Amino acid sequence: MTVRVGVIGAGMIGQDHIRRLTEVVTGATVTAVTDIDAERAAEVAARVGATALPTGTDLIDSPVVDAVLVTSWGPTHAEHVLNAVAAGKPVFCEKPLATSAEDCLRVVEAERAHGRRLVQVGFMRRFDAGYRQMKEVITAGGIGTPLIVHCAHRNPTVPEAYTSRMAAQDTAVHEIDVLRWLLDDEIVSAQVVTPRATSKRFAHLKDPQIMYFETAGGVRVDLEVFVNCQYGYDIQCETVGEDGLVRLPDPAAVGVRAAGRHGTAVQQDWKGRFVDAFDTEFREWIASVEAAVEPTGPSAWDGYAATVITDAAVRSLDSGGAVVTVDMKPRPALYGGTA
Ligand code: NAD
Ligand code: ISE
Repeated sequence: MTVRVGVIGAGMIGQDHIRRLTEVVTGATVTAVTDIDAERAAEVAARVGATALPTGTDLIDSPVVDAVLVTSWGPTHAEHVLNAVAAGKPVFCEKPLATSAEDCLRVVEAERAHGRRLVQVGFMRRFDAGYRQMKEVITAGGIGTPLIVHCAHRNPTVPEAYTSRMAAQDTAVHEIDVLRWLLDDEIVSAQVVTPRATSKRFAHLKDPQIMYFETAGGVRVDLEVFVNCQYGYDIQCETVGEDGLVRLPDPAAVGVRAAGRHGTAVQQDWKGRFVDAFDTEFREWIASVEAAVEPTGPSAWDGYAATVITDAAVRSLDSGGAVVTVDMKPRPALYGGTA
């Protein structure tokens, strides 16, 4: 069976995922595209022989759509995901699942009422080979009990529209998700402090920021978010355990020796850094839809958890650095909990 995917939001990442579904992943085809910019929807749909539809509701209800991909702006995600769940169709939603914890919970409740998981959230780092190797080592006891995690998330620059809160909501949210998964532990508090700001930023922005998280199991995490670091897109993660440590590898790159120097290139954006992770993410999602089984990737609950934890980080930032307790509901049985 070929999975017929309808795409809501034909912007930057929507177009990249359409290319991926069309040229990289087998067993999928894009049959419908919608965007509030109808011209853009028509142009992108024409490129892949899909139909442009006027609204997300039309697309979800379309008989030529088996599964839905939501790549529109964050504040619109919840509505499209809720409509897809109501229609009983599998739905992949780029992060965030929703921009408020309340809206995330509405999705969780809708899925619980449906009785099985239909939603996967686009936290692609869980599909990155390096993070997967780290998890294997930690799970196998290769470093003993984890104690500390040191992370850095650096972007070369960000546009003027990027705000101080987005350091948590848009950027650190990837670490928040991947650390919960990596450690199989829940984040219970967040604190955000700010060192001297870089001069190479828009004046309104607090950059860099240092975030501290604590897990229920007592692991402490420090995360540097520096979104105007200039030199490249650089993701670092090192977990220290009782018996050793495990470090995320840098992406493979040739070493160049020339002019008396030895070096390797640094990635310049998330698209290149995580290209293989995105491909794997979509292969595994399409395989689950094809087999009519629940997706194994990040769930609606993970989307909720990430939003509640980023909310705590934002409250800490706004308060000038208070330690903020994460106020998370008990995890329902559908997502491996007991509630
Ligand atoms: P973008 O602005 O380039 O594209 C969004 C598109 O959605 C636009 O074409 C816009 O017209 C359209 N749109 C907005 N509301 C709509 C609606 N209700 N119905 C239909 N179309 C609508 O944005 P982007 O950079 O492609 O980001 C899209 C989403 O992907 C965001 O939620 C972002 O956080 C996420 N994202 C994830 C990653 C990642 O690393 N996983 C990276 C970048 C972006
Ligand atoms: C962007 O939205 C992403 O998701 C990238 O992975 C992240 O590195 C960047 O900081 C965000 O703005």
